[in-house]
Amino acid sequence: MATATVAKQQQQQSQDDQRRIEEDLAWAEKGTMLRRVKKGKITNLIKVSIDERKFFNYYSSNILCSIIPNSLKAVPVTELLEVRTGYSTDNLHNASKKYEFQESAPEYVCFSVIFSHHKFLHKSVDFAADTKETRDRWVSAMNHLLSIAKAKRIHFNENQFLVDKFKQADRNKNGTLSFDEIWHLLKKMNLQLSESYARAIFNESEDASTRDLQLNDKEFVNFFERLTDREELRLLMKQFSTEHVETWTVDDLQRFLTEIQKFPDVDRKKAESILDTFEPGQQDKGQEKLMGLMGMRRLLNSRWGNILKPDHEHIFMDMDQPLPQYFCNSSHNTYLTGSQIKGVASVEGYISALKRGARLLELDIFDGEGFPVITHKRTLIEPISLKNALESIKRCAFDVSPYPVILTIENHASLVQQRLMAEYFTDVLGDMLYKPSKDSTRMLFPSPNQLKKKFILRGKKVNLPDDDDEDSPNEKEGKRGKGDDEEKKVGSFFSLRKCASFKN
Ligand SMILES: [Ca+2]
Ligand SMILES: [Ca+2]
Repeated sequence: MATATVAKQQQQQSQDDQRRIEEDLAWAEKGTMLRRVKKGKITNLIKVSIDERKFFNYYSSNILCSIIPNSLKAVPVTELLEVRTGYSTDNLHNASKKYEFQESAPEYVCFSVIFSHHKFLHKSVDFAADTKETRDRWVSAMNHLLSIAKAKRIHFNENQFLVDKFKQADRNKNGTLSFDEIWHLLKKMNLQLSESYARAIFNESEDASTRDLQLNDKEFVNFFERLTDREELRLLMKQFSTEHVETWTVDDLQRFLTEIQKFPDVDRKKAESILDTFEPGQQDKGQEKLMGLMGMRRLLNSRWGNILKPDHEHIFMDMDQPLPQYFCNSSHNTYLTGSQIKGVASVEGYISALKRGARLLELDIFDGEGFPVITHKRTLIEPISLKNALESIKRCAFDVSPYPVILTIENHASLVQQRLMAEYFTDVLGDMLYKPSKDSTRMLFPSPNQLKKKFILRGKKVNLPDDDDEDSPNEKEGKRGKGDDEEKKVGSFFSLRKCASFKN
């Protein structure tokens, strides 16, 4: 009886949640007026809305901007990455340094939408709502949109993708695609191929009955298939088909998954359900189920085509050995999004690396105007503040893994700013900062299990009188202030050079 009541309450709760989500989505579809924060300044009100649960739109209300096609300010839901509250992007963080900004756009009304961008990898658009309530409603609606996007990525529908791309490419809306329209699409998708090659495929894709230098939707699918054709996959299909054809029966698929991919637990029933997943809705009732080339390609992009051993998808190693015994997923020049020369330094780079499982990040620290910054030497990269970067790193460091994060410090800062650095590391990371004990160099380094949710600083020590480190970037500063107690304090943070080497 009690269990039945609990179950009923849970059901009621989930119905209520669903209703609220639907209400928030319908509200966001109507759209609201929000202020945008651009380059640290608050803009006039603009209309922001969700379109058919497929696009996130942020149009400008400026009459001049109304001639810009809406598609330029509409982000497909599949490109959304994250929604964040507060001052948690570079832009909002910089803007919030001004008191007037905090007054007119307090942290509790701000939110940011992050999406993938063809040039910078990530782009964030920052908004300030009029009230906290409006902000929270947007965050709820966007989070739901994100879960739709995630589901779409998992159940990627190639046909729908092609239909969408076809519509998107048809710029003059005449229902067919000219070569110029196709070429424009390929460039937008960042596909590196020569114009002559694309033109040859274009010509081959035209059906003999409609040779008009235009691709209709059927010819476009043909074009896509030719463009993405992979000879070796067709050979593989033939090799594993008992009939030596480019389709697989359930038995063929089962054999492939158990013999080649070495999945231990794929019986016939399981193989059939896998086939249904990757070749959905294409099976004639009563006929034998078959997987075609497209289905097989989808299969290879899933865990069933993963190069990793299935039992290695989870932690399988002994995680109680000293940390230097392990290889580490590391990220180099993490703060850069875009190119090394012209790109922008952004906390987004760190966030995305951590979300992809990196456990080692590199911080190139230089003197900034009054406080240390992260930047790339000898380039045009705009710096980001170290404090801001640390706050973002702390926020998402352990979202995908509890194991320690190593921050490699490439230290180019003056002693004055190094003191600030030390302060930031202690203040921002607090208890999560691993501090080696005095006799740590004589003991084994702790294990990943012992260091869960800890940050380890890796860098070079300031040259103290009894120090013989030759290539320390801090050499000069070290010599200048020998015996200074504060220097020792700074130095004590960077005392891992002997133990945290990852050469294994
Ligand atoms: Ca057209
Ligand atoms: Ca044609």
